[in-house]
Amino acid sequence: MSSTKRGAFVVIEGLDKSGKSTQASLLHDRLQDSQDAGDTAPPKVVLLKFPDRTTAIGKMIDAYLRSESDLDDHAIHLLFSANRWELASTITAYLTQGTTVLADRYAFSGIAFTARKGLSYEWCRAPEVGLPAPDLTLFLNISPEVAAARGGYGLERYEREDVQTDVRRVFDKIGRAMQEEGEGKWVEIDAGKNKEEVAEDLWRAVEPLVTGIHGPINRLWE
Ligand code: Z5A
Ligand code: MG
Repeated sequence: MSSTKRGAFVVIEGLDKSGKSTQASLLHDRLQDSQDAGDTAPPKVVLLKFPDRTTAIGKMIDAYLRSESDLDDHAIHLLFSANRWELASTITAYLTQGTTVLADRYAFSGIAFTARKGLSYEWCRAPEVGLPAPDLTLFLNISPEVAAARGGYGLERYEREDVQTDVRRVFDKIGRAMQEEGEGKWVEIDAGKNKEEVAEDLWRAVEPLVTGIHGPINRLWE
């Protein structure tokens, strides 16, 4: 086996208002501080967010989420997936050069939000097959009551209690399947604690990976 290590791919998933973006940013800063200081190239860590609303596809997704456009359920699902595929080679390149990649949401959100509309789990999963697979997925779990206390739901399309309840069910199914299939590690985190405590729990799971990983980059469900 080659002694060269690649970067680790860490995904943060979770329910609405569970603090994914807050924790992704804290984790990014901690990873940067924990490693060599200074302007190193390649970067030690990068943070990606899905949907990435800056790309041409991302702009269509943004308009849909803000209810400025309507799209067939299949079509929007494929756009979310395409939004990941347009970054797949970038993720692979970062990992290969030793950079840790953090993603705020990923394929699992894609499956959960479309399957709850009634499309089959298998159909929802199909376009995600072959994407770079996370080495670790941190699932931020939070009760609807605690999430509601964090300012209530916003104005975007899926920010409704009934949607979030259904999404929670699909996420449970995905978590169980990931554990049974051995598809990368899926760790559930209690996101109802305060920000610092949640950050510590995440760090405990991520720290063993920050020095890099031996072995190839896996592909989701392949
Ligand atoms: N979607 C999809 O359908 N298909 C896909 O493939 C993908 C996504 C990738 C937009 O996503 C929508 O796209 C989303 C899923 C769908 N629809 N919904 N719902 P987004 O990622 O852009 O959504 P968002 O706007 O970032 O919301 P969010 O992710 O649900 O929030 P969050 O990132 O988990 O939480 P946060 O912004 O970090 O924190 C929320 C608030 O709580 C904020 O005021 C924090 O200061 C506070 N907070 C955070 N942590 C704590 C703790 N520990 N204690 C107290 N308060 C806290
Ligand atoms: Mg967020």
